[in-house]
Amino acid sequence: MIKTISINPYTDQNPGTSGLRRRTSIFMQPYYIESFIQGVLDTFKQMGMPCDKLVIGGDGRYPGTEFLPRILKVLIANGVSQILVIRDLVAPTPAISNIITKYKTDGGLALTASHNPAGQNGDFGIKIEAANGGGVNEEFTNLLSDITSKLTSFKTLDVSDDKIVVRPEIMHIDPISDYTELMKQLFDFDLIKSWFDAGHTIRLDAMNAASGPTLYNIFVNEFGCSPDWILRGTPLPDFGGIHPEPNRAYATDLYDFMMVGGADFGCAFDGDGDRNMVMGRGFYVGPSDCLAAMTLWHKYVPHFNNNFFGVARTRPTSSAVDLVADKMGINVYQTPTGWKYFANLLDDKRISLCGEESFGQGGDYIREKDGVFALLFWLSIMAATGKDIETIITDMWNEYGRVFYSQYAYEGVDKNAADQLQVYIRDADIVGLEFFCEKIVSKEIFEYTDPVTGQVVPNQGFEIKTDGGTRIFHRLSGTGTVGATLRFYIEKYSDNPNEYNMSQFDYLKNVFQMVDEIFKLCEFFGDDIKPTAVN
Ligand code: VG1
Ligand code: CO
Repeated sequence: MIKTISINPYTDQNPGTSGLRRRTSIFMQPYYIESFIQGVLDTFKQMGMPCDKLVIGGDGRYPGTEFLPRILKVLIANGVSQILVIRDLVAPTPAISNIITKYKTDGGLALTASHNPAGQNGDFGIKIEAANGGGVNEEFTNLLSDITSKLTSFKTLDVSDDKIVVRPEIMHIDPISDYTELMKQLFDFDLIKSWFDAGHTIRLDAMNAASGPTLYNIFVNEFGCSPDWILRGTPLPDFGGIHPEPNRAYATDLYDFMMVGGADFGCAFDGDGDRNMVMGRGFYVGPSDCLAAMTLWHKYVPHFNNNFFGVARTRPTSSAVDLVADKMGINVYQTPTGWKYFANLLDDKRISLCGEESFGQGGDYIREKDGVFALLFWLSIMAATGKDIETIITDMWNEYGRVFYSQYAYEGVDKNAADQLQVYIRDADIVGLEFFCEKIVSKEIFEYTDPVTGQVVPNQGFEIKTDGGTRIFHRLSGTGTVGATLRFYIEKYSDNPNEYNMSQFDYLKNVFQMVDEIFKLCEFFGDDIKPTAVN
């Protein structure tokens, strides 16, 4: 029943920051999906990683369910003997990660392009998960890209699509109850319920994507919240045409609702539910401050109380967490962008909590970031302290000072110009230049050395510092599918309480200007260039 089909190799199947993401139309090319799955299996084998038992899930986006039989046929033809298929192919990536480790599978596939828009005119993607429940490492993705670029055939089963889903190798699984159990092990659900019972209100925006069913199960069934508090909770194949990224630029429904004081607490998720933006009544919280506050108040989460080894942030994330951790005597590690770099630190028990500036936090209990985890973490802090999130964050600033921070992007710009900009900034002699009475004192190309394995990861972005305490970080996005996306991350510390209630945009006004001048953005991209997502 096994047949081999010849193909012309695809040379573009190299995953980026987290999985392979391409326009849906690219994935629709003949045998594109089969080529990638064959490549993944060949890579598992060449890396010496078993792949007999795999999980397959996703964020519910088109055309995942159409691809499923084709993927299953390639898996079974290649000898995968047990496949756990997530119900409706919809679950947050962290819930899929939990299934991988709980049922001791060799890894899994999540059919998701995460925060990228979905549908026929949007993007599709696949995250490849290893047996630890986290994204595969760079060695894997480099080899995979090499293998697929030379792949001239794949194996599949010679059966029709409708026969495949009832094969003995396949088991259908509902991940939500397992995930809810996991959350109950980490958090005190009674404590959180008491916060709701006291009359507090919340709004959760699932963005028509993967989080909805999990949110109903935990917030309606466990905490007795009104189902109306979950917005856009039914997953749609095209996510209703929205851009499912939880930040000020794209989660505008929730942002606007919370800024006019619509609820005590609000949270929006991304497409695959591993990232989230939290807000208080009329109060926006930056993700870097979130990580700092979670570190500061980790003792309110039973799982972390007396069981907290350290914390990690990606280098572009603000240094707010460093201020807190230093005072608490906790180690802080700095990694490149992408959750996979936290895995070794977690495995080695060097850290218990980690976070990225892109609205993602997570902990040592799985190897993916986790939006619902972050939400429950915040509810735990508020329930235990009786304070709202604005008070918790401003208390933190009052004690440690405030790191004013902004991350912003120019999405879909000309790729050649973006590449030229990288060369320019690498070679530019900018140390010593002065802007707004601040002198540039260093320019570094961030190279990461994994403290556990010693592995070196070069070229992870540019960091520029001034003698006035300004830090500017720049890198290119590895998740975009059109042109290039420039990301900038800027910060400046203040310990003047009179300044703490300023907006980050006002405080950092000169730094935004400084970036334009240092990077000569108008020269590279034209006078009209404007950031598309400012946070
Ligand atoms: C972005 C974020 C990064 C995150 C990655 C995957 O990557 O900046 O922090 O880990 O998305 O998240 P990039 O390369 O575009 O900056 V997800 O939730 O989209 O899987
Ligand atoms: Co995501």
